[in-house]
Amino acid sequence: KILVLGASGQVGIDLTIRLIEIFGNHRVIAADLKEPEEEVGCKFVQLDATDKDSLLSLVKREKISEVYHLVAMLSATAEKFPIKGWQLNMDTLFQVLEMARQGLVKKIFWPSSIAVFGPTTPKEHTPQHTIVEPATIYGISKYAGELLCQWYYINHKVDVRSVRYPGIVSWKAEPGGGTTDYAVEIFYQAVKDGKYESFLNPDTELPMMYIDDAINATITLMQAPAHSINIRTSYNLSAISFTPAQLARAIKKHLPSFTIEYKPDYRQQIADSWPKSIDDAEARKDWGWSHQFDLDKMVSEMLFQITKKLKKTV
Ligand code: VAH
Repeated sequence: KILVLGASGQVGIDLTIRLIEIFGNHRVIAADLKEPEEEVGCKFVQLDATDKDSLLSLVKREKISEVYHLVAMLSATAEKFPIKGWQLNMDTLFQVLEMARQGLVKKIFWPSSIAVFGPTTPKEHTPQHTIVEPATIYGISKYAGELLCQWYYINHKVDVRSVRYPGIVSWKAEPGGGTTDYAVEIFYQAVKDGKYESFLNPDTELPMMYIDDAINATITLMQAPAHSINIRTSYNLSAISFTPAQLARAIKKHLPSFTIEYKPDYRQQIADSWPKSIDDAEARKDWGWSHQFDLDKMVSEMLFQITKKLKKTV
């Protein structure tokens, strides 16, 4: 069976739904602190991922063979709660890797992030192998996690696979505490109020991706033959890059009266430390990755889905 840890989160909810489509709902167990916003259609277990004993007994009881570990405190929140952020991101990863070392779990997916790159990293088409000096607690924990995954692979043959997600845009679950969350909030505000106050400056270009591409990449990587995986820290992954101003312009094509204002806050410094675009040639070469959603396709899908979602709630 497959366990999705953090199944109620921004990536977790879409991943759970896709895994059920592929393997059937009897093969997938969703676990998180709180129930998901949308019905996922498989067994849900309320779990604090930092509770080692509960996690271990769940894995044994349900005969879990694969774990998708999506639990994390994201960049903006972790800057405010560094110790909790480190513990949540690292201790849970250690536990899952240890269960694999002991032969309980056969395969692990764990996402890293373009947040591992810092101000000294080349900002355009950031290569797979380059200067990695993260400037945030979240980035530090993600890079340490990548090196931990590589250590368990080299020393204990643990089959753990990882991609460095860019900012992800989705609608099924509200993201929490990310610096790229502006690119999700803007759609809710555009549909509800016709205006948005951006916490990032208009020209802040960041690597981004629509959720369907992120899920496709995750499944493709997990289904690739082990011998094709040449990166056991984490693969660069990329789709599109855009600025808040470019995103606002794309939204205005659908909602001409939409207006945006800019009031950068502490998250501007985080965004300024990250690359503008990513070179993901290794992922495309090793396991055939390619993205489907460009900016316009993402914007029309998000506006359609959120308009439908908000109509249901009125
Ligand atoms: C964040 N959404 O903003 C995450 C992601 C690259 C950004 O890691 O923290």
